[in-house]
Amino acid sequence: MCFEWIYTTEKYKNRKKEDGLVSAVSGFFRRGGRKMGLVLGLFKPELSDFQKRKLLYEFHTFFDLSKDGELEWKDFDLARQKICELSGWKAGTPRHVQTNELFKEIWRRLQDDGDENFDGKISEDEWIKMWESFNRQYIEQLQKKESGGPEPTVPAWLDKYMEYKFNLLDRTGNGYVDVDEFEYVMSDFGVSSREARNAFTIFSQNNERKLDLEYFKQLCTEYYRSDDPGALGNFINGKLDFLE
Ligand SMILES: [Ca+2]
Ligand SMILES: [Ca+2]
Ligand SMILES: [Ca+2]
Repeated sequence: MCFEWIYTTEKYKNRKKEDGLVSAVSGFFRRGGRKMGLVLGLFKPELSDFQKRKLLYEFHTFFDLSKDGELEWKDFDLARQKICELSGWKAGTPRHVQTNELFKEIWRRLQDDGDENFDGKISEDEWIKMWESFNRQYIEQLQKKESGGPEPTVPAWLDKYMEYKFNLLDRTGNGYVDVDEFEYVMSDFGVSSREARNAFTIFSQNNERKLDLEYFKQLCTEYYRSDDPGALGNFINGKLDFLE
């Protein structure tokens, strides 16, 4: 599956150069994009290199906003400022106050889960260890579900973080993220327009599936958990491959 996917992706890039985007994307779907769906893949307690690359991309692109290679309150303060500025929420307004509280809570809980040596920062290593422990918890939850237990959950801070990210993307606030909003916000994180638009076309299944909060969370969860290179959730951060 892995190599098949790499092959498809490389071929997809080359085709695009020759034939233009439309035929490349329709070719992708003809070759089985529709069948891929939300594939959970196989689960092992250790994270694969592919999973680590995805998680580190998330770390560097969306969490470490100060770009110093570590997570600390400053990064969440910058994220808080970013959404308030983009949304025009002025200091002292209820949305501004709520957003401050939200980011304090996300950081506090993330620190509880990830800051192993209590130095007030989360390093790359601590980040990966934290996700490895979430991966183990997830496997246990899946096993419990097999014997009639509840659906697996994500940590509460991660659920809140996904909601923040959705609200950041949904610039019009109508409950859906369209391709223009996706491109606009992703470009703010350094994602190229071409990659953002192509990624959107793939995970929206050629614009057949609307990106509402529920589908967004489903795709993000898959991004964090899946080891299947064909999973649609891999594209939710606007990146087309994790080979480099
Ligand atoms: Ca930082
Ligand atoms: Ca630390
Ligand atoms: Ca919208």
